[in-house]
Amino acid sequence: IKINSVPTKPIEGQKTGTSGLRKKVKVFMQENYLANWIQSLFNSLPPEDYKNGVLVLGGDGRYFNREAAQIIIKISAGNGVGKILVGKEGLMSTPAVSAVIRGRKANGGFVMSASHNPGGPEYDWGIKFNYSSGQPAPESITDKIYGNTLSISEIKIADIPDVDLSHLGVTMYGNFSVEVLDPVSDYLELMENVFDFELIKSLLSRSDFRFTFDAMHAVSGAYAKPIFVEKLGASSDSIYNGVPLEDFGHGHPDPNLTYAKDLVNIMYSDNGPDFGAASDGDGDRNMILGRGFFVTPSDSVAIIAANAQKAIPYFQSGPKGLARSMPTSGALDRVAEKLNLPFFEVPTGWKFFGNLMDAGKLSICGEESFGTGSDHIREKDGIWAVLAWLSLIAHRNKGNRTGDKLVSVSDIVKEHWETYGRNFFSRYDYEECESKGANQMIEYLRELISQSKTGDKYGNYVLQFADDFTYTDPVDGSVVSKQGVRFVFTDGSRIIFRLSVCDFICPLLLFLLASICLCVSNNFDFLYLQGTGSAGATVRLYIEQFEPDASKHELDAQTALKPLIDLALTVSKLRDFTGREKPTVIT
Ligand code: VG1
Ligand code: CO
Repeated sequence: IKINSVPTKPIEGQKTGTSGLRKKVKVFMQENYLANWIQSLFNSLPPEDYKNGVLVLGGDGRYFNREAAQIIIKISAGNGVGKILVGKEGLMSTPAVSAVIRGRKANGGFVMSASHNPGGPEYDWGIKFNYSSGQPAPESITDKIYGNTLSISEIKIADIPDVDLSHLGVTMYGNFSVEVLDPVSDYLELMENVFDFELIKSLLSRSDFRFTFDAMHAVSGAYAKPIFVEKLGASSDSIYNGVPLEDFGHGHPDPNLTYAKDLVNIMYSDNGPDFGAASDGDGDRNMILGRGFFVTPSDSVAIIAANAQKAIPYFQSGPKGLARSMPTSGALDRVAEKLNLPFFEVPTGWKFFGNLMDAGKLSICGEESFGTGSDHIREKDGIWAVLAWLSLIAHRNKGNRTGDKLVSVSDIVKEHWETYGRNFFSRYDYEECESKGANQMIEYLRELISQSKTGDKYGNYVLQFADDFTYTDPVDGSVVSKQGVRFVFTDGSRIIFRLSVCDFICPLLLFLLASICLCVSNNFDFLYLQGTGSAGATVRLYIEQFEPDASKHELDAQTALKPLIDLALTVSKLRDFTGREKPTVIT
């Protein structure tokens, strides 16, 4: 094949965040914006990691994925990649991409997604790169990519026609080939190996168990019907918003109590279903609900871990170890202690779990941000979490006779609290904050912790320690610092502050974008930073308090945590720094 060399210039601001590069679609649509990043990626990888190798390509179906897929395929061919495995219509969930990379021994893969951020011409697009173990590229690689975006001068692009992604099969272009795959089959096969599908089927066929799944018009829509309906026998009307759409049906595909409001309303209605779940844009997040009952993600991972060995065949010899991200509640710690398992606390972001899994130290892990998963792949996995919960419920109800009352989601959670105590947890998100005030607040808090000492009094709480979380990877020794300011009190309560900073748009770029908008549409709307993770800053406040007393477990989390929340707001002067009275999202 003929390879063209296209001259290009560096574009500022292409630094990846917690999970890939995320920007407004309009930013990505600028000439060479995506191409520069993809070429910089190849410039950063050792040639043996991709030359004549196999890369996987998938996406969540959002707007701009079709064009982006063609750009990625042609630049891959231009750089000597041997084969691209791409999901039909460019669709493949993040967990499925991880599964295909591992299952087919590929060198790595791309996910075209901005995850839970809204999609469509006015909203977000994103790209993530995963390595041969199926895990998100480590910071050592993403930093190199960023470095190369600042000096790039040439893009190598293959002169081939657009690839037809609508039919399964292989197309050859000289010694480069593209294979269009069914995005579901490899993943489904893996799930059948992890779980006991007959057990889950027995639950879904019960007349006293009603199941609901809200795919939020995102990628798990492509998986829900083949897996839950066709394989496991759920009724076809149990799947809501099951067709992936480029703009997620104008929705915000983030499975939480705010953005998955429709599902929440159904689950809290009179005589609502017994089980409800939702997943995000790229299918890696999950929310689990029982009838009138919300399972916090921090509790969810702890409960899965506590019951995995009995209920899930993949864990029949017991999990090797457990882990959570730092702000996630300590419910999992208690399970690790009781089961006598190795336990790890890592920074926010899934990429920190992978090394532990590769080293055989970790089986089940989770984040408070609706991420739950295991070492069956190297990404969090929404449908896996749903199947895990269905397995737990099915297992718990195994001995039931007809007419016996079904042990429900809330029964299982409350039993868990009785055994382990309850870690009340809540997260307040202040989205779309002005970066300046948000940064000043964090600086102020850093100053405060540098002066604080054990025994300091904070209202009714006594400080054990305060720090800005630093993590040393036990496998490769790499160190990351400034991962969140935390105040830990002697009774185990914690208040934690993190910034989810999205990148700044350089003044020149901003000026150019503004001019284009003015000329083309007289519309400046998109320049107002949405705080959806593609621009602006989000302040995240995490609050946790342990309650051993079962008589207090029924309290509403907001009530139980009120004193600690008030303390957090006072200590941080959050209202003064951000000008915000209320959070945008409460979890
Ligand atoms: C957020 C969450 C984090 C999660 C990340 C990616 O990051 O807090 O726990 O791993 O999103 O999730 P941040 O830096 O905005 O707090 V996803 O579903 O976008 O891959
Ligand atoms: Co996601």
